[in-house]
Formats: sequence, C-alpha cells, structure tokens
Amino acid sequence: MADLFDNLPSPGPREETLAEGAVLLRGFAGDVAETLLAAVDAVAAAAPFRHLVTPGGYLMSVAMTNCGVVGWVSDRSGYRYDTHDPTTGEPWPPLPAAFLALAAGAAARAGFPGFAPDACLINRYEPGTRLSLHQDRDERDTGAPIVSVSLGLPATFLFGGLQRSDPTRKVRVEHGDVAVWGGPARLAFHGVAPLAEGSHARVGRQRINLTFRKAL
Ligand code: MD3
Ligand code: FE
Repeated sequence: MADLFDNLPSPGPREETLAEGAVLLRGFAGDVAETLLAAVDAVAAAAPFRHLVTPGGYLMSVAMTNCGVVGWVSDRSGYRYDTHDPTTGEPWPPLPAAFLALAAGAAARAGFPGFAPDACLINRYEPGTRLSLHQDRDERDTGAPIVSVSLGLPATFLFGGLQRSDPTRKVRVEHGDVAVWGGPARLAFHGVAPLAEGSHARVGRQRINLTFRKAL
C-alpha cells in the first residue's frame, strides 16, 4: 500500500567521495555514538588523555590517548607506535568490540573490505585547538586505509595532496560522521582547523576523533 511519503524526494547522498580513495560517510556512526563515547570514557579511565610533546619540543594542543595492540606516541626522540602507554607504563587498553565493528563496517562501505585495525588514536579537541598539516606515515602498512570517526563539536578538515605545498580543501564534519582515507588518498597531507567555540549536548565543549589504523 503506497502512502503519502512515497513522493517525497529521497534524502541527499550521505556518502561523498572527496578524492580518489577518500570517502565521507555522513552520519554513519550516529546510531552507535553513545556506545562509542562510553567506550572512550572507559579507555580514558585506564589510559588518561595527555598532551604529547613533539620532537621539536612543542606541547600538542590536542590531547590524546590510544587503545589497541599499539598506540601512537610522540616525544623528543620522535613519533612511533608503542605497545605500552608511557604515562602509566601499562599496555594500552584493548580495542573495544564496538570500535572494531564500526571501523570494519565503514571501511567495507568505502570499498576496503577486511580492514582489521590494530591501533586507535583518540584525539580530544577543545575550542581553539587544532592539528597542523601532516601525513600519517608512521604505519608499516600504508596499503590499509585510515578510518576517522567524529564525535561532539563539529570541525573543519583540511585536506591537500601528496605534497605539503598542494592546495587544501575544507570539509566540515559533524557528530557521527565517518571518513575513510585509503588508496591514492592514504598519504595525503591533512589537518584540522582550529575548533570553533560551542557546546555539544553529550560531550560539552569538546570534539573527540577516533582514528583507526593498521600500524603493524
Ligand atoms: C587522511 N586526525 O590523528 S583524520 C590524526 O580529526 C588525524 O583528529 C584527524 O589526522 C582528527 O592523524 C582525523 C583527518 C583527515 C582528513 C583528511 C585526510 C585525514 C586524512 C586526507 C587524506 C588522508
Ligand atoms: Fe592524521
């Protein structure tokens, strides 16, 4: 039986190709956002958010923690993946099952079936904080994509090309959006513009970003 709604326009595409290998899945994590945030709280209770020092001696404005077999760390000696949290001396907490399921589902949807991340870097932004332009090249296997999940306050991604000097595009991401960077986009330069002031109903004055990586 047809109903009144059958003639309404279909919702716009929630899946956008930003570049070859780079796909934005708007709202993909909307239904599991609360589960993911509860898991972030559990990870942070064991491995607290901290401001890492760059090899150049600067304190990063974005606070970070990790879960997985290895976690991404930075100090005066460089960037690397480590099995242990330097703050606690303990192994990083394991990847929560909900993290693995979401990351694999998003990667498959974007054309990368079989994605099995072993690391999740969790970034916490407050208004005014930013991530300057960089490449993610500390992973052994750059054949695997990176999956990014945005939670809390909205942000603007900057993404460029394979050279630092290439022009950058801006993409606004919101709570529940998932981006997948693989194939020819995997080593593109990217960053996050300074976070605008605001308050999110669930997380307050923060943005949380999960990046899933196959590091080993
Ligand atoms: C990759 N984090 O932790 S990926 C990082 O919002 C990091 O915290 C971002 O970059 C964040 O290393 C999420 C953002 C991103 C944007 C554009 C890209 C990654 C990209 C373009 C090409 C490849
Ligand atoms: Fe990055």
